[in-house]
Amino acid sequence: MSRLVVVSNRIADPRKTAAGGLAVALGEVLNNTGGMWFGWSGKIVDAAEGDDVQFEQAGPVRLATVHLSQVDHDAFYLGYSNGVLWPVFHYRLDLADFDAGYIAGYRRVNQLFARKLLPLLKPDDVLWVHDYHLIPLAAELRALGCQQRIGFFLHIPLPPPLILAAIPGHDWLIRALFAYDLVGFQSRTDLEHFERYVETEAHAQALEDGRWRAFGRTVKAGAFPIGIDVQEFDQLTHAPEAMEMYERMKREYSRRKLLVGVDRLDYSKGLPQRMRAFREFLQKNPDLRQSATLIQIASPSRENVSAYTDLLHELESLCGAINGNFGELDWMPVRYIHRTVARARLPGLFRASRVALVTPLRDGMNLVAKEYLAAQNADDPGVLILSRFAGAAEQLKEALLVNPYDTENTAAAILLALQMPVEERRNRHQAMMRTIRAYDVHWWCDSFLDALAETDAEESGASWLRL
Ligand code: GDG
Repeated sequence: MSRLVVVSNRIADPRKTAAGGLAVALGEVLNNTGGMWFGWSGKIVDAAEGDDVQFEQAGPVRLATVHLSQVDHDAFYLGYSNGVLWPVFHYRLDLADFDAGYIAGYRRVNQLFARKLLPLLKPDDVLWVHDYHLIPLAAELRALGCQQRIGFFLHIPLPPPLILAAIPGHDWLIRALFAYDLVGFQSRTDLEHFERYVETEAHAQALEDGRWRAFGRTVKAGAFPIGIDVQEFDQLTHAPEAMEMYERMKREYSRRKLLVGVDRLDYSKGLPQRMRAFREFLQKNPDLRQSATLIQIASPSRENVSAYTDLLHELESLCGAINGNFGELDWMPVRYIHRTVARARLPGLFRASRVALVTPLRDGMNLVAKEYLAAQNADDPGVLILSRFAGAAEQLKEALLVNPYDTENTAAAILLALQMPVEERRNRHQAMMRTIRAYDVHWWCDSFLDALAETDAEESGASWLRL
């Protein structure tokens, strides 16, 4: 069995619960193959301190990291990754900052990763690169002579060709994807966007089995919707910390139904729109007012990017206004918490909540939707309100699907969810559990790695034009 080498911007110690299901799942494959996880250490250092690789052993898994200089971090991470790619890939051209200097930093860090990683590789290693920070990594590795099989998975959406084409240098970016043997997307929609782009903009030739030929290379593209580790989440749900949280919430809110939202504080998650929908619900249903409370956890994220500070202020002001206008001495409609909650407690909060509001404006997949379902009591489950613009909506058809831009329609879904009879809640929950069990994170890992193993390395790796 080949050794697996995972590369991502940030790495996690797969042995720690706080790392989350993805790290646990990748950790499992890494464990089985005595693999290596390579990425940024999270540290910013003086250029003079050097860029030596740091090693740490996590059981059989080798963790290898490099530090970044302030200049590189700002251009690569804040600038190009989160100031250009994140907004544009989430269809937010209005928030993109196309500063010409960022792309050089983005390339520099990808080149640094390639230079530092290459000497650590064995000839039959299989590489799995993750996410938008590292799109050109395979091209940089190939330029240094790397022949190994390399797969890439994009965790965020891929926008339609015309939106993608607004990025200066978009052709360079997509051409870089052809240095991989396999490129994976979250949904059919994202895959279709890729196909349309390469056909129209790169004049790629469609071959059999999802393979595309352009720039003297062949790449296979597919949709691999990411899942959660349902079993691990179930264990977490029944562990003391989550049970304690559940009991506490049940006691505290014994007279009311809870609605819950758990998101990173990010403009893609549709938080202000969600608050407006909840306000509309309160306005329209005065008789139900005191019977529902929305708990919104918004964990801090990328606080040094300005679009995030604006969002923080908008959300604070909306929550304050809702509580000010509708609150009573013994009831606050919204509990807004701008902190990260311990992972071990989340399932308890989910289980105690009758409704989950997962209403992103655009989302690659959205794992919170799946975690909420996995934490429910199957006999008396809650209702998932899910944005049709989350990748998860392609799979979770039995959720109450909403358009988050449509305040009235989302408010109506809240009412429907709060009044849904137990029989219907059970049926919907059961159907969705079947899906998230069948397509869990292990399925995702295995199906991606199987597809990567089946690619014809000789055909795709035959030649590589320099970027
Ligand atoms: C990207 C894509 C894609 C959230 N708040 C807290 C907390 N979380 C955990 C959730 C969940 C994870 O973070 C968030 O995952 P999502 O999928 O919802 O969203 P992104 O962070 O944007 O992830 C997304 C994902 O990659 C995987 O491919 O689905 O579309 O954008 O696990 O539970 N965890 C803790 N405290 C919090 O306050 N402990």
